[in-house]
Parts: sequence; C-alpha cells; structure tokens
Amino acid sequence: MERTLIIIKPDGVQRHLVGRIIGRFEQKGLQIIGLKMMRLGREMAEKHYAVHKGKHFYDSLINFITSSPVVVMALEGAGAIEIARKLVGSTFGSAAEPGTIRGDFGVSNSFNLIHASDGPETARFELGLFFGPEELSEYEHADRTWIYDWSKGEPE
Ligand code: FUP
Repeated sequence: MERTLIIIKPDGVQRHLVGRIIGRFEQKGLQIIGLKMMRLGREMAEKHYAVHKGKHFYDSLINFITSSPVVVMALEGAGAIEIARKLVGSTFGSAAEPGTIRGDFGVSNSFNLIHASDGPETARFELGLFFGPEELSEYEHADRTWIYDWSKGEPE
C-alpha cells in the first residue's frame, strides 16, 4: 500500500468544492487516513514548495497558498500516488482534461484547486511535513475485499 498527500488549495475551499473533491478520491477507492483544515504559514509553504524557489511563479504561489485555509488529506491505496495524480489532472486548469478535478472544476492556471504528491520521495516528505504519525489512522475499510481483488492474499 502506498500513501500520498493531497492539499485542497485556498480556491477549492473558497469555492465550496471541498466535499466534491474529497468525494472523487473516495469514489475511486482510495482510503482517507488523515484529514484536517489549516492555514499555512509562510515557513510551511516555503518548505512545501522549496523545489520551485527562484522560479517566476514562486512568490505568487506562496502568497496564494498562504492566503486562506486549505484542507490537507493523507490517502492510502495500491498505487495511490499515480492514481491521485491522474484524478487531479495536468497542472493548468485551462488545459486539464475533462474528467479530472482540475479539468472539471476550474479554468485558472495558478489557482488550480489541488496539490498531489508527484512521487514516492515527495509523498514521504510532504506527509511528514503536514501530519504527525498520531494524526494518521491505520484501519481497514469493511468493504476492502470489494475494492481490490484479494484472491491472492493481497490487493492485486
Ligand atoms: P503540479 O505538480 O501539477 O501541482 O505542478 P507543479 O509542481 O509543477 O507546480 C506547482 C504549482 O505552481 C502549480 F500547482 C501551479 C503553480 N505554477 C504556476 O503558477 N505557474 C507555472 O508555470 C507552473 C506552476
């Protein structure tokens, strides 16, 4: 099982999309193991977006992500990182495919509603940044044998 970090950005919260965005991940079969609302301080935002420091969009990105509360969520599932990235869609709302979260709910390129970790190392780093171990719940969905084929003793 893999874990990934999702952030519903300030525009997603302000535009009343929190429930529908979370619903996309639940519907797909990913398991919510951590969830909270918070207002990011500059220090946290700068750590999260350190890879973008120096780029032309960095300052506005930091201003945006700290401008209003966000919802952060930890998800678990087989292949969760790649699955979440596909559900989120490509970076710019104007280009994101219909059917994806960015493609269905927005048109802006910088206000693109959502963040999802882009690989295993990033996911580990970002989950550690936003959640303490005690904030992540280990549990099994009662219907997990219908979410995955467990006939070989593990999710296929
Ligand atoms: P993504 O992995 O799709 O979330 O996108 P990136 O990590 O490449 O970029 C992080 C955020 O910076 C994006 F969500 C939006 C913003 N950004 C811009 O505003 N302009 C750009 O040219 C690239 C990214």
